Amino acid sequence: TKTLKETLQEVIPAKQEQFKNIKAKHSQTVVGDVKVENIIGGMRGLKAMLWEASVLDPYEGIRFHGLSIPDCQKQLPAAPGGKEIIAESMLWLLLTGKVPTEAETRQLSRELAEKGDLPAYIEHLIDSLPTSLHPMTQLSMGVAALNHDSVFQAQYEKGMKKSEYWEYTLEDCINLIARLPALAARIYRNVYRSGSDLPAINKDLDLVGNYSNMLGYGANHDLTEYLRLYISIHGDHEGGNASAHTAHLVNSTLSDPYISYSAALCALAGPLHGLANQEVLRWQLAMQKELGDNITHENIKDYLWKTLKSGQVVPGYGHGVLRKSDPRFIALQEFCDTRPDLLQSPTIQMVKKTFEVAPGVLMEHGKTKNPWPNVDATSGCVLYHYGLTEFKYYTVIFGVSRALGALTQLVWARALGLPLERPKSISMDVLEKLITTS
Ligand code: CMX
Repeated sequence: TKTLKETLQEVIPAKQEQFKNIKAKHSQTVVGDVKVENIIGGMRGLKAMLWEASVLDPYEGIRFHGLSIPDCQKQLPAAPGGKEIIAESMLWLLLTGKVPTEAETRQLSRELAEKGDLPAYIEHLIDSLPTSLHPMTQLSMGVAALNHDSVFQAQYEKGMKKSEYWEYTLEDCINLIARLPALAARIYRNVYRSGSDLPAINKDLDLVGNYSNMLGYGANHDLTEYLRLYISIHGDHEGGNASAHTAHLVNSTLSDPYISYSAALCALAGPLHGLANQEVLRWQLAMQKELGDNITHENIKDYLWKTLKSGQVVPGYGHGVLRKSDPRFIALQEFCDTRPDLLQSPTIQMVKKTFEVAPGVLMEHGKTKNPWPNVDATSGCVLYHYGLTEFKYYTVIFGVSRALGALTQLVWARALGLPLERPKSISMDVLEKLITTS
């Protein structure tokens, strides 16, 4: 059985060759136009960065190294006794482009479990924070402080060769992914379970199995399976989304993976991005409160219009790239469809009913380019049903997940020797001159 690093070592030379070829032969080839709308519209649609792990098609949704979510569900190993994709098999795929064997997956689970304990100074740091501090701020602080042990930074100071960057980046990334569950669970326990003790990491369990245990939900097999699926399919969503892109940008300055990912978490904490799964639940519960037992399609429509007319967005709907229902939303809905208790949950029934009317209302409203649900429309409601009701915490779970994609791609950025990212900005006066001369 090969290790993750050995598998990566095998695939790197061919990709480096491909990159060298593209650079040598095609650096000046034009592959698209820059329109004014790209410059003033948050760079939407501008093809301007390399990202190997996944590509997002507006209509088909995400593919991880060419595999759709249903393909991954069929091919990627699950936990012993489980059915859902686990973080380790997704991590392996995102990093190497290969589907791991069962043995490779178990070996990686053990490696992560062995590296998963937090250093004492991080425990003290997190324990010293006010419980009123948002869990995402705590997560970002904890991840940044873990850079105390960055091997990349230590080796950089010693003067390592550029060809070695990826190896130390990989070491930091694996150590960080391994430690995220203990860090995230400690935050949960401090904020919502008044500092109750965390169980020790079980070396025979997968990363998310341990995370669920440390959160205090290990005995709930269905919730643990849901978390496995959730964390795997939220792992990567190509490179341009705000969190992945932030990690990529910051790391391009050769900041170590810890502080790069800490910055990414700050981007994830915005309500237009990862915080939407907290916002969806807040919005759904407010609707439930207002409508009481009268949850009809008509009443939901009225509530949607009320939200839109007050100038707010409908959380969980719309997307920067997608133009169809998000396949991640569909995968999570299918998880619900196989479990009678979830089908009977009032919150989940409301998600389904909202889905039946919201696209029509958003189309009539006429602003959003994509009236269909994104993953956040449903992800939090299942957690809520299973008793993980503290929705301010939900984006932290997303943060544990997004590390799989954002961090593995730092390894590739360093293996390919990608340079410091530095797009050109222009003022409106310069833009107007360009417009008149074009
Ligand atoms: N409700 C109401 N209006 C919406 C909307 C929604 N769900 N989605 C988009 N719009 C509006 C935009 O605010 C924008 O209005 P203005 O022209 O007044 O600025 C207009 O429609 C056009 O926007 P767009 O091009 O369709 O969408 P963007 O690429 O600008 O934004 C997104 C994408 C996700 C930020 C937006 O759809 C949104 O705010 N959705 C709700 C929040 C959400 O669910 N975010 C999670 C996204 C997934 C993730 O990253 O985790």
